[in-house]
Amino acid sequence: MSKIFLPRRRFLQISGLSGLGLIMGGCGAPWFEQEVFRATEPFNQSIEALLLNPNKLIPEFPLSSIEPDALLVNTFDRTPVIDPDKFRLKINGQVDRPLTLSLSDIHKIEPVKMTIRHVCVEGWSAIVGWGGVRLRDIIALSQPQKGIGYVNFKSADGYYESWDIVSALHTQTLLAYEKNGHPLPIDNGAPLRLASPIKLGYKQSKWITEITLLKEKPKALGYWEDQGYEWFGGL
Ligand SMILES: Nc1nc2c(c(=O)[nH]1)N[C@H]1C(S)=C(S)[C@@H](COP(=O)(O)O)O[C@H]1N2
Ligand SMILES: [Mo]
Repeated sequence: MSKIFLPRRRFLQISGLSGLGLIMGGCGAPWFEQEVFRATEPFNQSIEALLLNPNKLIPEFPLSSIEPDALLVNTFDRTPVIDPDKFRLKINGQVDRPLTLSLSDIHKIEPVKMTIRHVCVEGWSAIVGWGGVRLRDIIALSQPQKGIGYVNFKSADGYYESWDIVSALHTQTLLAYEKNGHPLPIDNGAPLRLASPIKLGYKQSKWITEITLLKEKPKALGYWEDQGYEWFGGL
């Protein structure tokens, strides 16, 4: 397993914490993101809307509307055992800089919070406050090659998912490590899970260990998708 050592100064520079401004903030999208938006075919209305305005923010809820008991644990098999000190997140695939990040590396990236509704297709929903980092900030660190269209996520329980890159780069798609102001409980996906207001619950992988950037759509689409669930899974 190759581990790329990222000196702290370099890490802060490329993650936009150096004071030079966020790589992907406000006015300027990075070159790879512009490439991505040119390269991705619009395949349905939701993605067309995102392509027209990729940074359109989904309205969030006030903290007072959080429903602390409404998020049901929904796990296809069982909760995996993960040692936070030994935990490493891998970012690889068609990238110029494959990364292996510890949790303390991830905590150096600008933290964000959002309060959104989680919707499970099994017929329940919950307003949840998530805290973590933007997935796009992590993806940017890996320096994706031109023409990336998809992202694959591997989880410690054997769950797997794939997303379109546009949804993965949305400002409100987070790798979350907090739920409702507290460290993310293990049953909800600690140390790292996806949280996004633009995707259904089954797209939001818990216990993520590996993120793979791809030009081609993967053959294995996702744990539930490969049993018939719709792949885009937009909200
Ligand atoms: N690794 C993993 N991620 C997963 C699942 C799972 O079984 N394993 N279930 C999905 C489904 S169907 C839903 S609704 C949400 C539930 O998240 P929660 O258990 O934190 O409420 O996780 C999603 N992510
Ligand atoms: Mo779900």
